[in-house]
Order: sequence, then C-alpha cells, then structure tokens
Amino acid sequence: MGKQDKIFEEGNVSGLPFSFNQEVTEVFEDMIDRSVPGYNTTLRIIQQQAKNHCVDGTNVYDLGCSLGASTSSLLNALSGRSKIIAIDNSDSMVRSCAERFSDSIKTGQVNFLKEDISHSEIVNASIVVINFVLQFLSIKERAELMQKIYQGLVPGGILILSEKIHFDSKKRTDEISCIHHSFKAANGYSKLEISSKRDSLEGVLVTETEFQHLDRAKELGFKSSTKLMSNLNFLTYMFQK
Ligand code: GEK
Repeated sequence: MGKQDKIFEEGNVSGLPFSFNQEVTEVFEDMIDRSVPGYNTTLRIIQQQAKNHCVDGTNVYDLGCSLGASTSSLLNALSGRSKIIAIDNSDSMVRSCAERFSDSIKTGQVNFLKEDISHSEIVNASIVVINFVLQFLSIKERAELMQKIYQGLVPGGILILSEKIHFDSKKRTDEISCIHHSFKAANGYSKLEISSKRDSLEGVLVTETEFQHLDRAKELGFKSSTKLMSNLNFLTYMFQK
C-alpha cells in the first residue's frame, strides 16, 4: 500500500478539477480502497472470471489500469495463457506500473501502454476489463468505446464492467450517496475531505443509471448481462458476446 490519501485534508485548495496526476498516483491505492465499497471484491471477481473465460492465445485488456490492481488479478488468473494489454492515459500511473511489473513485462506476459482508451485498438480479445473507468469518458466516447470492445471480442468473450451509478429517483440517489459518505467517513475521511473531493470530481466523473449501461450493452448485441456485484451505488457487470 502506498501513502495515505490526505489530498483534500485542507479542502480543494487549488480549486482544480480532479485529475490522475503524480500526487493522486502516490496515494491511489489508499484512496480507492477507502472510497469504493467492494473494490477489493471486484479484483477477486476479475481473477475468478478471467480464469473461467480466458481463451488461450487471445488478448486480454485492462482499460484504465491505474496502478495495475486488476492487471495483477489477470496475471494471477492467466499464468501466461494470454497476453495482457493494460492501458492508462495517466503518465504517472503508467510509469509506476512499468516499475512494479518489470518482471512480467520482461517475460512478455503484460504490456503497459500510455494511451487514451478512446483511441486504443482492441483485437482478438477473450476478456476486457474496465474497472471504474467508463465513468470518466464523455457519453459519446463511452458508446464508441463499448462498440469497439464488442467488435474486438471473440464470440463468447466477456467484458467485465464496474461503475459508480446513480438511480432514476433523486431521492434514492441522495439516500445512497449519504450512506456512501458514511462509508467514507467510517474509513477516516472528514466531512471537508468528502465534500472537497465531490466538488473536484464534478463534471469529471459522470455517472449513468444501471438501465443506461444495460441498454447500451443490449443495443450493441451482447447476448447476456450478469450482475456480479452491487455495493451501494457501485456495480460490477459481466457482458458476454
Ligand atoms: C483498478 N481500473 O484499480 N484513457 C485511459 N485511461 C483513462 C482515461 C482515458 N480516456 N480516463 C481515465 N483513465 C483500476 C482503477 S481508476 C478508478 C481505475 C477511480 C484512467 C485514469 O487515469 C485512472 O487511472 C483510471 O482510469 C480510473 O482496477 O479512480 O475511480
């Protein structure tokens, strides 16, 4: 585990929108662990499902890999059966992955690319993981990326998608957000830290409803959608081609 996240201890002093810069990279593991209920379970689910669905000789993608936690689950599951391509557009995240995973990079099991996933090539894939990343793309980019993923998957291939969501009813969204804030408070974040992070994420992390995600996947032609996890306003789905 890296450094403790104290970025918003004094509020959003810079007033800048949230970005995945060096400062965030250094505290990222602590930040995501204390902020996303069920995050560690998603990593275990990714490992399990990757074991079940990997087709030898295909590609496996981790889109928006951050510090490679999901990549690590994929490496554990696949033991070299497929090539893993992990992509992030944050310079500091990808540099850190290059150090952390130097052994697996040398053996050719994984390749880290510093790239905008909107422009990445996805081919011959049996598994694509997007663990809490689609939410940072524009709605148009989401649709285009999901289509590219669908096209790049082999028949029977899977997409594991985790996202923060909101609900159709504002009342329910507010209720669940309030419980989520209690979860963060119980993990040591102050009221000021919680509200400052929320403000800095405004317009950067844009949620959709569960129905919007399901509808998009169905429209694209995914033959099945399975909810693998649901924790407050955080969901993990598996879509199969
Ligand atoms: C995990 N999946 O630990 N292109 C590439 N990367 C992007 C883009 C983009 N357009 N937009 C955002 N990112 C990880 C956690 S974190 C989730 C993912 C969170 C990257 C961004 O740089 C960051 O590293 C990651 O997506 C989101 O399983 O912080 O809530």
